[in-house]
Amino acid sequence: MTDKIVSGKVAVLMGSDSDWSAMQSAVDVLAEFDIAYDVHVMSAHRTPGVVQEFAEKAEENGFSVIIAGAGMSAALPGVVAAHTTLPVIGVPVEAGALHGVDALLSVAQMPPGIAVAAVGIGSSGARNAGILAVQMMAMSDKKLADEVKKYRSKMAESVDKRNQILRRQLGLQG
Ligand code: RP5
Repeated sequence: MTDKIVSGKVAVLMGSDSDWSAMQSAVDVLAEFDIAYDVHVMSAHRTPGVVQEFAEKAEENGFSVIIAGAGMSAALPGVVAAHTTLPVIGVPVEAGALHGVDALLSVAQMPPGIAVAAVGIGSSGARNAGILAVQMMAMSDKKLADEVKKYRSKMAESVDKRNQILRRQLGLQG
């Protein structure tokens, strides 16, 4: 586990190590913002006891937000949410014959009363899960909130630069 300055930490869970190539994008964001994180493979179907124990102890173990990713019949985010009142962000991973659409529906279609914040399929969704976790932690951390604002400004500058490059290539003025 990483040891960082911002108080609180994020758990990044995934149903299989085969989910890592997508879930890595969530961890990349946490590292960019210097947020402490821990990563575990655990499965709602294959290791249900491990998932229950982790989720039940997550708050007392110092976690503030949980990101959970899984593919196919992706029960992990919902099962984690059932065993904790910490916010859970669910990432549908592209796996199997339906390429993540099955996981998207499993993650998004939670019964009323148990909430999972579902993001998009795959590594773009995992990146957004990381950003959402950072924004949640920034609610009680002014310095982190300023970093999120800087991130947004840099992104806008990059779009502006790419706009200018494309317009120049196309011979367009202004
Ligand atoms: C899901 O089944 C996992 O989250 C993974 O996306 C998918 C396939 O798992 P493996 O057979 O690759 O371990 O539970």
